[in-house]
Amino acid sequence: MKYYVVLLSVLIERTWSTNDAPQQLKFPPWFKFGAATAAHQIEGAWNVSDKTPSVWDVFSHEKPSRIGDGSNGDVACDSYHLWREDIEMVTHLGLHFYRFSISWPRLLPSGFPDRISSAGRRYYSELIDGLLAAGVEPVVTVYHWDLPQSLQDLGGWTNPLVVDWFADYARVVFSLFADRVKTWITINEPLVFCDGAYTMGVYAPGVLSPDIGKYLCNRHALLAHAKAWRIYDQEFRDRYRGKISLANTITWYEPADGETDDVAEIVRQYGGGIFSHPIFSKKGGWPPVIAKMIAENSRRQGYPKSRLPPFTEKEIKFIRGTYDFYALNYYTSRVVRRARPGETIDAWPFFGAPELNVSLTVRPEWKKAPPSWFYINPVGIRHQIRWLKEQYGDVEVLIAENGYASHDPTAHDMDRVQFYKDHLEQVLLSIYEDGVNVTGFTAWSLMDNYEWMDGYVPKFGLFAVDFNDQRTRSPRTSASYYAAIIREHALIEPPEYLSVTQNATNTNTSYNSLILSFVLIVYFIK
Ligand code: GBH
Repeated sequence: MKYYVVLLSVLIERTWSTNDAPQQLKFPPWFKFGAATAAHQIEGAWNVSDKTPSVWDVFSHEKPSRIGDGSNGDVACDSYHLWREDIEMVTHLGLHFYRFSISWPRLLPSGFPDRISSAGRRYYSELIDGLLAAGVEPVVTVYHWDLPQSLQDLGGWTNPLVVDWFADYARVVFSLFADRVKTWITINEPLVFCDGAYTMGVYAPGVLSPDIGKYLCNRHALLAHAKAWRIYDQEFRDRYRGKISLANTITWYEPADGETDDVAEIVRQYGGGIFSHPIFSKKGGWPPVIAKMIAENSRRQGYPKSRLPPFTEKEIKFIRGTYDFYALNYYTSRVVRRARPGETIDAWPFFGAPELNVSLTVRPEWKKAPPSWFYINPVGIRHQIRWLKEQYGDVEVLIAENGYASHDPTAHDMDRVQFYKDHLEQVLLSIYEDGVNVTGFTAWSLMDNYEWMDGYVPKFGLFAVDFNDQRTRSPRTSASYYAAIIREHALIEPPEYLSVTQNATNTNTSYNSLILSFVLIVYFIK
């Protein structure tokens, strides 16, 4: 018995310690790799042909100071014209799929299906056909934050009618492209376009209404998703056999030293549960702890009813079960502690902190990446994936975004290589150790692009884009690394990688061996 334990420990050590880890760690045969972008972040051509302005066009034009570098998405990567080059990058990487989004005001200039833009329709149709001809699966996001401004003028996501507006738009999208697109994401990250816009005012449309507006937006986004899912399910699924869900961005939250896990759990339920419990749980509806907390806060503040508008029984049923997989976007982690008496809690950097009365910090060992909110904690992705399984059962998980931003435009991006390596290692652990059905990984982003209120400063791309010139795309080292992973279908270490991190690696090795020896000695003494 003892010998098996020794053998097992050594095996584990050899496989997972940082030194000679991932020589040949295979992903399951069905596992797919992709990369993602979003319409407003890459297309440009903001007023070409009959396209009307989106909330992001207006938000950035009206007051350029809202954007870190005063820029806008007018030209961005010019993918409206350069989409053939986008497909070249995709094939260069050997991606199984490419995730992009459709611009609502480009396809439906009035926001409504009274008229479909022929230019808009042709653009997406050619892109889809081009990908399929290259043997790449298109994964399409119906809505990635670029609401037609005309609909914002009518209240946007706070108007209950937006549920129908979105559903009508989604039906048009399905009727045009569902013959060729088999994986759909209805809505990207309601957390960001609701809370970022209404709680913090830093994302378009920048309407501050943290108490009321953001919860209306949450509620309508969930209903809109559900309605679009049901339209696909009832009108398109039989013919086209595709899969459809929404994508959530979830920060992993853990308790600060000395705090209990329940304080972190309530933040998890707020950041992830609000957009998941109604859809993925057996019971449906808002996460009970959150509904209770907001009801109590509302009462204390003098509101006659909860600021979180409840769902009717009918709505709970309507939303529940409207998924075919879980699309998870993961970037960062936080440490949670309860606010101290009298402490003021700011909405920045976390949307829900004042409502929850918690303070969020980071661990000193989490390295900082340039966007203000970005601290690197690779194991957070594994915790997050396991949490999803614990909460919602054995749902298929597609990692729909994960990636790293630097301010460094150069090609030799070893920090990004390291980021992907570390996160993919955790994804393998999710699959093989935690038994989660993770079926794919999507790198954010295929190329540098318009990073919303941070403009063109953060560089998320596997490919660099020259924004001062012809939007020339050129591969970074991370692009070759990702391509090699895809080719081998395994987590590998490129030689350059080894040479750059040799030192760090060695310290790790001895540390791991030390722990291992200690465990073994204790075991034998016993
Ligand atoms: C995604 O958003 C978007 O889908 C994509 O368009 C974007 O370019 C990409 O990521 C990179 O930003 O509570 O302190 O953790 C994710 C953006 C920013 C999500 C901040 C949640 C909350 C800060 N996120 N964030 S915190």
